[in-house]
Amino acid sequence: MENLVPVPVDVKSSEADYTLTENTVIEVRDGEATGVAEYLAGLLRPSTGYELPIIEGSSTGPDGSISLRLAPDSSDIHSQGYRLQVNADGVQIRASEPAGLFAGVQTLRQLLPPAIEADTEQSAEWTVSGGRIRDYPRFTYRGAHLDVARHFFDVETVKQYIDYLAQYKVNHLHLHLTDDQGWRIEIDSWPNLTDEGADSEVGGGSGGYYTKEEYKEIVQYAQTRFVTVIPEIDMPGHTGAALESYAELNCDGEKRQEDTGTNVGDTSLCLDKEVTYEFIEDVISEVAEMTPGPYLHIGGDEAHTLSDKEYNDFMNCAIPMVIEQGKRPIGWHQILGADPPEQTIGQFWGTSSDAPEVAAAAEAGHELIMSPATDAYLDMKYNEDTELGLDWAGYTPVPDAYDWDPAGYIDGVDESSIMGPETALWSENIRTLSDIEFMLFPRFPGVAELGWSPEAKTDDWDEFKHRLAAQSPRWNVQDINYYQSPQVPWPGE
Ligand code: TNX
Repeated sequence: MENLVPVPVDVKSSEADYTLTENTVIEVRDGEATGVAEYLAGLLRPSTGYELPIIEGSSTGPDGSISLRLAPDSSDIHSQGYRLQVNADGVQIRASEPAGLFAGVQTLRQLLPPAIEADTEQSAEWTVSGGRIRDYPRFTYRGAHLDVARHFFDVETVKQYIDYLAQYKVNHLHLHLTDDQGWRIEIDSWPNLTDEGADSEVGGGSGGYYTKEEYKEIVQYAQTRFVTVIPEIDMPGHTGAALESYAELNCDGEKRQEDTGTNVGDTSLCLDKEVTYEFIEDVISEVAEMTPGPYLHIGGDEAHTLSDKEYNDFMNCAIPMVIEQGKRPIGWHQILGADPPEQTIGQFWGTSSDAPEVAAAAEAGHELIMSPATDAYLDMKYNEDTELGLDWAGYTPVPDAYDWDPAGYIDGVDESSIMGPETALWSENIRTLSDIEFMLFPRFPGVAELGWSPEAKTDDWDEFKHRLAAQSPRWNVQDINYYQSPQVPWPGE
């Protein structure tokens, strides 16, 4: 119980371990817990080889069970929190919401031996460390972004990414679906976006896109893991793929050339044309329609060809369209300069704590998602010797990704304005799942802990590094391609 990531709020270890056997059952009382029970069974069955039936239990449950139950009296834990108790008779997880049970299941997973992560039957002693945990998140919002535009990642890869989020209690997936190099989401009213704008990527690969069905499949998969999908349609800049697909969206009326490079900031929709606003309204409404989550991200970064006034006027058209569709708008923090309605969320991606405009927007009531490029941009290289990634915000060695406070980063911003941290993974030179894993591990679990765990327990890298290192036997079983940073005291080879 001392090695958990993210570290729980309260932990009391005991000697009374529990051992899973072929007779163990998973006991639920309310239908609402069944989904989590099925997820847990799916996790435990392959490696244990046990049947682990899910049964609708009595009030006490049979001995030797893992019991998942919604307990409305969990008033001292947050709606996403849980209590977990392990003794010789079994495991009990209690929460007021299914999301809390799911978080408890992720903790239980880490209390089992690493071999539990295997997808084939293992012979192991399936012992769960005894004790009690009370746990809940510091921030309700914990996010991870993935750029599927610079390089396209298929549905299976995105599902694997979602599984990594869930493993470390991150509950929002932000998909950067459109950029200069590719348009990755089917839009019925503008079919060329995917007929013409999706078949390339950085370096000239074949690209790809999600059909509406595939997007829904991602959303549903995420839902079973209590992850909310946030689609991003970047505008008015970063729109090269749209400009390549439709001549009328360009001011000169000519289709833009396919873009396989990595320049940023040199494209914009044509703001003087009415068709531009019809276009974004159609896209926003179709994306909102296929997205059950409450948020829609409209980018707004690096529109370098526009004046501030042009940019602000555009955003003051686009933002109401998002609200009109019943979604809460998010934009990269520049969007706050347009003085949008208060519910608009700014995603901070700056590199300095001195950001008075952002602090003023927070003061005026805007909430912020924190992705400072110096710490949470997991597309930054670890150091000069690691090949993958970029370095415009500097290198981000493993301790740096942990050594910051989401609520304390920007001068003059109160914690109450912070929704939570979000890692970013841009994909200019990230091409495969293995590349993604290399950038994510071991930095991502650190940021995930900053989002979940109490501030007082997350300020000591020298303590954290041992818990982080203790995760690696699991990653080995999961076959994760993590960076073996010399700054982490990995268990002896
Ligand atoms: C800046 S961060 C960008 C992206 C790039 C990224 C590379 C942001 C809002 N825009 O277009 O991919 O840097 O790190």
